[in-house]
Amino acid sequence: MSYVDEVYELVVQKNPAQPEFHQAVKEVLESLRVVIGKNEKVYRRDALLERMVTPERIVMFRVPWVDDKGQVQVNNGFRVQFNSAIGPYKGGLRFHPSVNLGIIKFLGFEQVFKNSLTSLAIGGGKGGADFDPKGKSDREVMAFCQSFMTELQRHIGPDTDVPAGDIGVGAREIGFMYGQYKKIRNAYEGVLTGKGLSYGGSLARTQATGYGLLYLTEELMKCNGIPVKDQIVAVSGAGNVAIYAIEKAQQLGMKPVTCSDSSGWIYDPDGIDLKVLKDVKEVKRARLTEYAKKRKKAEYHEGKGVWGVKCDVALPCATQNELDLADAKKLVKNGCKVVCEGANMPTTMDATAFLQKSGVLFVCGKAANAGGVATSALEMSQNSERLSWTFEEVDGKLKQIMVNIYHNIDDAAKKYGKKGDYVAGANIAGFLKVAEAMQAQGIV
Ligand code: NDP
Ligand code: 2IT
Repeated sequence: MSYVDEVYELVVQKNPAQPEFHQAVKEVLESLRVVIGKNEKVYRRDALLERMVTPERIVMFRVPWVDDKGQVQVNNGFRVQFNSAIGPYKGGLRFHPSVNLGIIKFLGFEQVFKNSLTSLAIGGGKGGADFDPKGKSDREVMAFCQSFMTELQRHIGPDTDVPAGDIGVGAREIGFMYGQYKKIRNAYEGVLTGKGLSYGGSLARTQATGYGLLYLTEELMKCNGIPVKDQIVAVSGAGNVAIYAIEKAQQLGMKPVTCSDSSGWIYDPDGIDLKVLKDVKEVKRARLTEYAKKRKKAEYHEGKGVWGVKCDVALPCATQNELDLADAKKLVKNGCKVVCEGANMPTTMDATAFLQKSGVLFVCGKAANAGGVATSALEMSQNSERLSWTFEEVDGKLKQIMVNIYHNIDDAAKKYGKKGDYVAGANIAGFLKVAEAMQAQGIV
């Protein structure tokens, strides 16, 4: 059996009941066959892949807090410090009822390769809790965040591990966690990113993941001879990534016509009204039914459905495995030419294979959504020098990073005989840097 197959079997055997983690590992290992095959003896002797798929450290902890009725609630907290070969662990925190160890491990594993692709000095990690911020009062969210940080603070630090936001963790949650860290550690330092501008945050971090997604998409389309202007875009999600993907798409002259949340989805044939969407989601924290009430021509549908809308470009920006084979078939049938992932692993493996086989340009999340973490690393730089850069400076660096990522993954794909396979290109380019650093640092 090949070394790659052996390691995949080991992962399935040693990590039972973690299907998302298996999926993330399988996708990477499949891409790496061409690299590992060239040097299998050395990689096998050094157990390079076994080390790559095993987190350096996992912390799991109890998060007790008191709700508004005086009832004590208990959640499960996680931080997976996956790989620190090229920098301090870096990656978001997710607060969502579906969070479990397997989900955090898949996200941490992907983060290792994504962070490598940014070309910045950040290792990979991820964390979170099975806490649901939806419907909770600000006081309840604060109580949860303080309890979460009371334990997490002993495992993180500006040169050790720097968490940030992800699903369910935005500016409000980062603020509460930062306050608690500062109180316990008595240190004012860049231990979290995505902070508010008044206490060490970076301009353009809020926009970064969505903007970055569009910078890469624009470069991809340009290099493949597809016009950008007036293209119809289907977007899923209505959170941080989706909102700023829609904003940049509009700035580039594209027409985003959909968005969604976990209850339903919107089709707005005149194009999404961003002012209304931001008010509903960022200010009121309400459901998308509120959007439909304000826009006469917009349709609201329960459940999922954005991939059935005719579009040229599809940008999944909600959650893992939200775009399956049936969705991929609809997209292809409707003439969709480009799929770039704003979310982490939103496309199932069979859907990815179908899209690629059908000639759709497909860029996976670890390349396409790397703008968020890249700008987090720029926030770390600003915190270290105790200075703040202008919006234009950060945004300019972000754009350059995304354009570079596109060319790096395109070059890597070509070099290994997989022209146009940007999944292989991303996994190979991300892997090579981390592998080299691990080999150089010995068996640690
Ligand atoms: P938010 O919490 O701001 O928004 C998430 C959006 O996705 C919401 O509209 C939410 O709907 C929807 N959603 C979440 N879970 C589900 C689900 N199980 N089924 C259907 N809809 C769901 O998160 P972000 O925008 O920050 O994150 C979106 C994706 O982007 C995630 O995959 C995240 O890992 C990834 N990502 C985020 C980055 C960042 O900087 N924030 C960086 C790189 C990737 P509802 O409100 O109803 O739950
Ligand atoms: O998935 C991701 O890259 C993020 N949630 C952002 C991580 C970060 O450290 O900014």
